[in-house]
Amino acid sequence: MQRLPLVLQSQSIQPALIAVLTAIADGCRDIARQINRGALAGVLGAAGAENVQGEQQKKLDVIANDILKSLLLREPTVRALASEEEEAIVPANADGRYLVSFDPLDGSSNIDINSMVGTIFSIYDVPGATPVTEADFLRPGRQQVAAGYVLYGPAVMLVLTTGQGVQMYTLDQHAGEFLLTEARVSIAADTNEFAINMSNQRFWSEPMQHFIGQLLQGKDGPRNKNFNMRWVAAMVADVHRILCRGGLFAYPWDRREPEKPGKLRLMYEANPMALLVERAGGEAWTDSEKILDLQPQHIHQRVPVILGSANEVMACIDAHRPKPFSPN
Ligand code: AFP
Repeated sequence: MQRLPLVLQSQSIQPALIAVLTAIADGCRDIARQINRGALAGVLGAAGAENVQGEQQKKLDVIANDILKSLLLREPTVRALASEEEEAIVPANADGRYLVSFDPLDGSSNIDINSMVGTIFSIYDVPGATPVTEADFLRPGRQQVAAGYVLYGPAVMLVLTTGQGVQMYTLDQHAGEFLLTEARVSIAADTNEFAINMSNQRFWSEPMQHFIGQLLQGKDGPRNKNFNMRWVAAMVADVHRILCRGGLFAYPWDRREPEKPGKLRLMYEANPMALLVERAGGEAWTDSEKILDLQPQHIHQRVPVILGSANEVMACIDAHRPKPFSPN
């Protein structure tokens, strides 16, 4: 099995980008060690502060952010960072050419129940050598040069796209190396599995309620097949399942907080996952547009997310399209 840097070299990836990806992989290996020791390392529980999203920070949110930040700031090819745990962008090296956005610990409410969590990252090439600003980060997801996540599950896995499909790597805990274990990830177009937080059903738009209602009717409804439901409450784990065996994932618009059009963050959750899903043959939309075509407005922007098996995602999007007027 090939080590991560060797696979990237064989794909003719720029050495500067390999250096950034290696720094992220090293950071995630260190985060995995902290998670793995759990209560023994005293890393569980709340940090006692709120992040920029107004959410309670866990100690591991802060630890994971610090690990990635310090490794990336030392990496000469990194120009600046944006993180879920940092209010503003963090300038790194003036000569660097990459902008890195990340959610250091996605699904962190799972930490205290010893369930799956992950790190999500997105990388852009930055033009010119002027001082970097937030505006440099605000580019459609389609311009990402690499994106991926690390899943801290029974095995630690890195899932990555650099432009040549999607690859999965598994951490060899003894050697401390990510080894290639799946060279070409592909999402089946059809599925009978969906992931959504059903407890929010009454807050969704009417088309979303109607669409999911039809899935719930199974063989007795217009879809004429039974659907199964899964919800890990960590996007990394739910998307990983979809990359492995297909499915539909949705965190749709809901009307609980009108100023928040969705829960998930565009820059370091939706965009990197959308790139992975599209490169594996799936679809990734809000309820009306492809996520990768959105023009970001700010680094902590939230969006509705519907992604996964192509035919099921498009059935959901079709349910949202305005219907032609019929007099009857
Ligand atoms: P946390 O990191 O705050 O636990 O949020 C995780 C997450 O952003 C995403 O990973 C999940 O899909 C989603 O929230 C779960 O949200 P609900 O708790 O509302 O189901």
